[in-house]
Amino acid sequence: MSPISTKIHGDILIVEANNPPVNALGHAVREGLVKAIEAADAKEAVKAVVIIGLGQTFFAGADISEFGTPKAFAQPVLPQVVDIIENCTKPVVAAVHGTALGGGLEVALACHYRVAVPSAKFGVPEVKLGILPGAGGTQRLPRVAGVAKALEMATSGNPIGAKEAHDIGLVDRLIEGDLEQHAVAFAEEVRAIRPLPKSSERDDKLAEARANPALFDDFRKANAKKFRGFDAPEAVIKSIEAAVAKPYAEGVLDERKLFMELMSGTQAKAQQYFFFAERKAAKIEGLPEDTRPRDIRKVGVIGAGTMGGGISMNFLSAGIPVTIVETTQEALDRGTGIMLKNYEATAAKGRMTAEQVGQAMALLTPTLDLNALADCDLIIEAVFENMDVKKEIFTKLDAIARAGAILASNTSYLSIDEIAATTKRPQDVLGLHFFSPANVMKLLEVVRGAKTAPDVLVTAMQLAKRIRKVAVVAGVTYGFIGNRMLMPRQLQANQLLLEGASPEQIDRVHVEFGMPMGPFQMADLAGVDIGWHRDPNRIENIRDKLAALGRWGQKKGAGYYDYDEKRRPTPSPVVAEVIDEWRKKTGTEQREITDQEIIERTLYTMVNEGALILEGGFAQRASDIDVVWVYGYGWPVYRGGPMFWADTEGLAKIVEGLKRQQPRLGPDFRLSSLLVSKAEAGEKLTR
Ligand code: T1G
Repeated sequence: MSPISTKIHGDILIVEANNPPVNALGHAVREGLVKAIEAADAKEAVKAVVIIGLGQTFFAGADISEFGTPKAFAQPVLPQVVDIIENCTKPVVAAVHGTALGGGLEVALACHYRVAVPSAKFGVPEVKLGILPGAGGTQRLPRVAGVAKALEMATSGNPIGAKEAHDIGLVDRLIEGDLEQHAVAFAEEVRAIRPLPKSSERDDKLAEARANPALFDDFRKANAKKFRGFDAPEAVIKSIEAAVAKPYAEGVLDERKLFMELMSGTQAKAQQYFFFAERKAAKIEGLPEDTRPRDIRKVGVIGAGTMGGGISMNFLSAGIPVTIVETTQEALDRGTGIMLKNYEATAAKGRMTAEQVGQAMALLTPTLDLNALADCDLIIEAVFENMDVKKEIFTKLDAIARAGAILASNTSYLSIDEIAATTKRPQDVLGLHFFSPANVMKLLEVVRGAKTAPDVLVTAMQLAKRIRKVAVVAGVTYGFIGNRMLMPRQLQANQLLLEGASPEQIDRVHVEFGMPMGPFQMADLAGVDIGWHRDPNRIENIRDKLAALGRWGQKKGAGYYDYDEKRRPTPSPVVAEVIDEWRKKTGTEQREITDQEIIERTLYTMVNEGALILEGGFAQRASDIDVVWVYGYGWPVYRGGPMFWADTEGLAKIVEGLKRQQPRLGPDFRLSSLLVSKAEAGEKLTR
């Protein structure tokens, strides 16, 4: 049964797409579309055509699950489909609801007209998959929406709303009411208009770029930092440059060439892998089919510090009331003040209205009384990272919280099982590990205790989506997934300092690899004093010494680097001296450290730790580990994540490197048997 069906309304042929869940333009859909358009052309009685999606949306793009299979390039390919639509001898109207994305927008652009409901969205997210709009999008979009808007949309991959699309001429009419009915009426209106308006033949909106040849290079410069390391954005720019410089028929050949080059590259494979990895992370294997989430209407947060405030903002922004508890009025006022300041900063950037800020803050109930949490459905503890403090709080919560309330700790490292054991309801206890700043970072590690009930887990995963987080289930192991993998990286980075590398060299290697910053830049940002024992007389390593000197990082103007008033880092002679002193004190033999050794000792050991986490069952799948690292630490998505990257490096090469470095990896290093066995079997971690 074809996912494309047709019906006649008067003399209008309505073409309906029914390929749930998102009407992806798989091979059968492409075939059906061509057949329908050819039928419309052949039937004298048909005066116009409406193409509409059934279900949640218009076409949301090519079928990504076909990529890498023969179906992706089975005729008719999308470039053929869009040209057949545009060359139809009757006017074709795209009736859009939901999201017209990628190939979906390209189909709409090939139609002669576009109408949409106000909630519809239009975008070309291909760049997020490491490719570019490959069915005429880079040629038609600039001609319809203008070059600047096309550049912005196609290099960011972010959609625009129907109102904006209408304002820039991408949508001909906004439809209030029944989409199909109004689209047919629109088709009736335009049925006799000739010549048919073809996007590929428009030229008026290219004039701005022709009059400003610097436009493209200015755009490159303005976005250099954002595009650093990615191949696709530059290819998009080149393809749109071709749209301006050449007639459609030639420019579309450039687009095709650039598309095929990207599609065959590792970055596209990595980003397409990651698209599915992110969605797979939301699925918890092995839960009873009938597990239902609990209802979360009210949240309690204990602690109004940086984390507690940031965590609260996630719920307030999603319209969920929060009762926030502190121990002193001063701490409470400071915490709620910072939350308001953060909201106001967001509003100043135009990302929230003042009214929305007011609405969010109105849902907040600050209090000094822990008993005020008695009616909360979920209570999140976000206090000092000390097990005794947490145990004391959970003991109290056990007596206060209503039956069925979920009790969560935001701990970054500590055992959820130990915390749960202080309550009579271990089945209601889990970890919700937010990443700082909690109101910004998308990652949420959902830490599953040995006794955490299935419905508690399902509730957490559903709530994560509601507060726009990407959740990954982690087991109870010190540091869970992300922070546990950070430890060998930090250990080796510190050791490399002693052996002759500088903070600048180590950080440079990581930044050149694609990380947003290296281990020491990250320490300065987070705070050199985080996790420090705070005894300035107890100096056991370089970090202790810097912390004792008050070099706590950016917030103090000095850490592993010196900072100017704009927080710009420069190498620090003081730090060089401290490192030298410790090299002598530890009698460490000095030698030339190569960049490759830094990669092997910091990134290979991270991969090994990820494999140990998998071995221990503390992550459900290797791709979950990649989701943690991309969303929690800025791992470059064009490398897929540490586990995908290991597969592209080659596991045998990684094992060989680790064995070579083993004498320097310290007594606690343990080579993962899973990594070794996969390497020997020529298998991959992520497939
Ligand atoms: N192909 C195949 N499956 C897709 C899909 C797609 N394009 N989009 C979504 N899915 C699956 C997804 O894996 C999940 O499956 C289910 O649908 C619901 O998705 C030539 C080449 C449309 C905004 O990049 O942005 O066109 O996990 O959980 O939150 O130029 O899906 O249920 O088994 O995300 O409501 C360009 C990608 C393709 C759009 C809906 N298009 N999709 O969000 O649901 S390249 C895209 C999305 C292209 C042409 C090129 C979102 C959504 P499962 P979901 P959602």
